[in-house]
Amino acid sequence: MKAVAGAFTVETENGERIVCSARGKIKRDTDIFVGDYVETEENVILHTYPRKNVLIRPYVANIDLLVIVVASLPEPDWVLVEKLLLNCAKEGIQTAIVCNKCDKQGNMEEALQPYRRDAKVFFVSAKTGQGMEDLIACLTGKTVCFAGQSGVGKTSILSFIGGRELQIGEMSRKIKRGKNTTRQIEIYNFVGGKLVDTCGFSVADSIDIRPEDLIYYYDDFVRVQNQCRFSNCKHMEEPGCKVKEMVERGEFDADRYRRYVKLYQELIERRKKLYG
Ligand SMILES: Nc1nc2c(ncn2[C@@H]2O[C@H](COP(=O)(O)OP(=O)(O)OP(=O)(O)O)[C@@H](O)[C@H]2O)c(=O)[nH]1
Ligand SMILES: [Mg+2]
Ligand SMILES: [Zn+2]
Repeated sequence: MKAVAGAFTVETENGERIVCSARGKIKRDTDIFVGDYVETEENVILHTYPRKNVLIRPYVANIDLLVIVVASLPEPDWVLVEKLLLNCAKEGIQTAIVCNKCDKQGNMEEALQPYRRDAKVFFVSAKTGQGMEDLIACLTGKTVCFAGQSGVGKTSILSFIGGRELQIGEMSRKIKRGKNTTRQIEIYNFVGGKLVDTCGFSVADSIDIRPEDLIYYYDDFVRVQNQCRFSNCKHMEEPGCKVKEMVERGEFDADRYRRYVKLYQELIERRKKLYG
């Protein structure tokens, strides 16, 4: 449920929380993810069970749904949103985008439009409770991880949901205490599911995809790629590129294409740094 400097909080089958250490080959923090199923003996983790999926950012395993939270403030980092979507696509994890702070001004509808093809989009306010019914219905029965920039209101949403469905001690304490920035990943129980709070991103983080594979996460681009002049077209600077042609004609979303270009360049840069 939580991992802090070699102290692993484990929930037992009867719902009790115990703090364990790890022994043997799995001693390092990096060997055990929040979300892992483990076997313990006398407060020692003996081994972890095979994972159905794993994310590195945020560092979590075995989730059913990643909820990416955005808000009009802090100003959205759409490249980060794209990266989170890509990593989930790679791991086969379902995604949703939650636009929080809808009680405040700022029209996000248009900016979120292109994402509707990849993820369910919800508009909520953790402050007023607006839109929460639909969101809760989508979360029930799942292990749901919340991710997004720092300050978008991940913990506030979790507190709202937890406090409403079930009084979760740590969360309601947090509400009273006020605006604490989350420092650790932690799993909370609510009726019929689990919610995972994570630390916010403040800088865009890397994705673990080879640059040449990036295109496969853009199925609409892939569909026309056989019409590009070069069979190995990356849809960047190449002449006779069908993807670019369709972007220019407004048949593909230009912002989506720009994010593809930016991510591709970032992945190339990262490869250069890693492998020279
Ligand atoms: N107006 C308004 N403010 C909100 C809403 N939700 C959260 N906030 C405020 O936004 C700030 C950040 O909220 P948090 O829940 O701590 O954000 P977080 O995403 O958990 O941030 P990190 O833990 O740093 O990643 C707090 O001051 C909240 O009161 C909302 O729906 N409306
Ligand atoms: Mg938080
Ligand atoms: Zn092309």
